Amino acid sequence: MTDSTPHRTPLTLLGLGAMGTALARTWLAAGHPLTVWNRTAARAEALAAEGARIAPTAARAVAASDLVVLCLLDDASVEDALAGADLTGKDLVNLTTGTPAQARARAAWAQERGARFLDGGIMAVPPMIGVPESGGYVFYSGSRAAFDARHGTLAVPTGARYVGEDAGFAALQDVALLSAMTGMFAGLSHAFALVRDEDIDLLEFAPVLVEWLVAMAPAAHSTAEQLTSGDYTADVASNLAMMVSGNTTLVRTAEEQGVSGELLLPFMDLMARRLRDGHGDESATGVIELLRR
Ligand code: FVH
Repeated sequence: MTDSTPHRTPLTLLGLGAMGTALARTWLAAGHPLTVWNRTAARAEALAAEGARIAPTAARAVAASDLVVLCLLDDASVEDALAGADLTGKDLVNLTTGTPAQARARAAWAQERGARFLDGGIMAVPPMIGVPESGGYVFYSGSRAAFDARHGTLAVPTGARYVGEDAGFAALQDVALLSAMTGMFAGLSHAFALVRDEDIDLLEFAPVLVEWLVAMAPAAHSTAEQLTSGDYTADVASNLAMMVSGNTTLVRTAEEQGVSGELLLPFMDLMARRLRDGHGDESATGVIELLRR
């Protein structure tokens, strides 16, 4: 199970949805012999014309290569697709989005069947695949030996970042980033809701908003430093007492503009709780303490 000729290593890909098809095209373009399978066979036809070998069943596709990549809808579809496949001696790389617990269970499952296992969290959308300057990449976790052996091939479609032997770590970091993104989308939505009905050019407002979010993003560094040191009062630029007071203005402005505060209020309620607990001199980092269940 080695990858001594990374640009020509044969591989199998199960799943030709939007992401699977984008991945397949980059491996084909780089000259990798590629066997593909998709539950709905018609989706494989275009790739056959580009040089992919079409396997009639998932089990036959798995048998065709030592390196087997999956990019399916969810963990249940991975279970369905691999039922009956012989995984002995395979390097199984699962790029299907799932939870850390699903990744760990799948790693144990693969190991019991004689395969090395890597889980992957794709930090890209299909148009970013095969475009190095897009900044896309995949978090990988699980077998270090498999990652080292297969890195050359795995890095063809987009960047490859290994984050640990614990198979759940790729999914965990993937979901952490997506969760932060969700919060950012909530903030964007609220900001546009505030200004959209005014005589403000939204196309001019957008870059101002981006500039502000980029300026605020390094808060991630100070949050990490404070969590690591355990001192949430160190180097505080804006303390919690001031921010909670400022939140009153944010809420009142939403009311004046006829905008619901429901995207902001859950976080503001936590900030107020932490303040009531006597932590007004902290940054907002202390709110994280209230999230533990
Ligand atoms: N597309 C994106 O923007 C995101 C970017 C970040 C990572 N995600 C994850 O990637 C996985 C695949 O996503 P996708 O975009 O390729 O998804 P679809 O286009 O919906 O294709 C789904 C494929 O899964 C096959 N499939 C579904 N159920 C089963 C099943 N029970 N057994 C076997 N295969 C199954 C489906 O087959 P078919 O419908 O064509 O027959 C597609 O091949 C995903 O985890 C994202 O979260 C993408």
